[in-house]
Amino acid sequence: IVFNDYRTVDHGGTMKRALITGVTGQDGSYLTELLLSKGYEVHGIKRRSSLFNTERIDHVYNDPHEGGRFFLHYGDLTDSLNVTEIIQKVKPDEIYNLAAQSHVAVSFVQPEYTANVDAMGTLRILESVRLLGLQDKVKIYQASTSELFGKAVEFPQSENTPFYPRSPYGVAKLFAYWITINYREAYGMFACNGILFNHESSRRGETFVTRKITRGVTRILFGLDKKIYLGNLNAKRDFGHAQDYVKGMYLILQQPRPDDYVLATGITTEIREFIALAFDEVGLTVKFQGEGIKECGIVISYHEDVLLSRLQSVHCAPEHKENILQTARACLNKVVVGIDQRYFRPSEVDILIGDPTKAREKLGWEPQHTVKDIVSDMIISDLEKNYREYVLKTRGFTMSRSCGI
Ligand code: NAP
Ligand code: F7E
Repeated sequence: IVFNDYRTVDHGGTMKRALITGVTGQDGSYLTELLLSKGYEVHGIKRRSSLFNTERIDHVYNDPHEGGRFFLHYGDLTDSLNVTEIIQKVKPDEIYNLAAQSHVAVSFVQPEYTANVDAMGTLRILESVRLLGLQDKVKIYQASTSELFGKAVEFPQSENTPFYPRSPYGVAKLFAYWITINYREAYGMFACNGILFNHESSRRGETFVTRKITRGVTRILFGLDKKIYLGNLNAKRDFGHAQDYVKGMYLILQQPRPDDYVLATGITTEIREFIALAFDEVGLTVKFQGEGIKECGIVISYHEDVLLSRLQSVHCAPEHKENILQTARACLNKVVVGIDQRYFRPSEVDILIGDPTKAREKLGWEPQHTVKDIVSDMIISDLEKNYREYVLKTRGFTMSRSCGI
């Protein structure tokens, strides 16, 4: 990938140019795909890392020397001068500010850093655009969140529901939400908030609960792990698919006037239910028993036909099938989900459910995926990934275990 060598290519002034912060993240990668498919020239900001960190976007890269329309720039939202320089160089038509320390639990451990990136980072972008005199040219999308509703005061939550954030992440995003509106009102900027409820996919980070579950289920199946340890299973979230939600982001910036929109499905799912759905996908039925920290999930039945069809979809080789089926059978009556106190948060958001009426009526936006579709997508993808690891292990390769928490 070519960094920082961007020279404006003359496309005859017809091609729209987008700048995406957080391009290496879940949403950044889907949005890049979407905008490239619409003919945009796409620029992404990537943090320097000691490892390659571009797995989510490698597949959309084409060498710019050979006509590629995707460029990466080193940058960080904590560095005002760097943000300003990139905006000045790229002169985008649209900026999608997706960069964030986006993990709610981590925000309790790193509150100051979270505020610096999620709150001040947004201000840095808005102020750069203003100082560069680009306020009439650039449209800005701010990645706001249902975490603003936090300890929700009404159900479902809409654009008019008062906010009550419950974490440093939520509070930082509250500043970002209001500074976006303030720049719209003070300077007439086309700056919009998308208040997005949880959206997931096979590209979701491994420490968010849905991915932790689908990854854990598939690892148990291949005998790579024995149990998944989680925190509060009572929480309920309105889960959508990230691919649907990036379409909403794009639509928000295509409207005649800047405005703020909730994107949600209107359906809420308990974490416990998500776990059961994930095990169902591979033919294992899980029942929960016990309470609080002693609660656990036990496999009470096994449906080999379901597992066989899943293994088929990941092209499992015949010589591995019997071993995998045996491991799955051995799960019967075993505890596969446990609780670990460290995954509880100092203050929790118990339940979120969004009202996407405004997005449906004004943007024509409609989510296309159900929770079951999402679970299914994520399970298939994690089956493929962990099957690869299983095969390497059976061939005698030593696989390093991730120490991610
Ligand atoms: P994600 O996968 O965690 O991606 C976050 C991105 O921000 C990554 O590319 C990350 O880079 C980058 N980043 C972090 N700190 C940065 C910094 N200091 N400077 C520059 N880049 C930085 O998050 P996501 O799920 O795609 O979410 C995208 C945005 O939507 C975030 O702002 C999130 O808070 C918000 N949001 C997400 C959801 C959801 O359910 N997914 C819902 C509502 C709002 P690295 O790859 O280097 O870490
Ligand atoms: O937690 C509970 C946890 O970390 C969901 C971010 O994208 O969406 C995301 O924030 C729920 C919480 O996402 C574990 O306590 C139980 O109630 O997957 P999560 P989140 O906190 O909802 C919003 C909209 C954003 O804006 C954020 O950027 O699941 N939970 N056990 C757990 N959560 C985690 N991570 N790990 C557990 O072991």
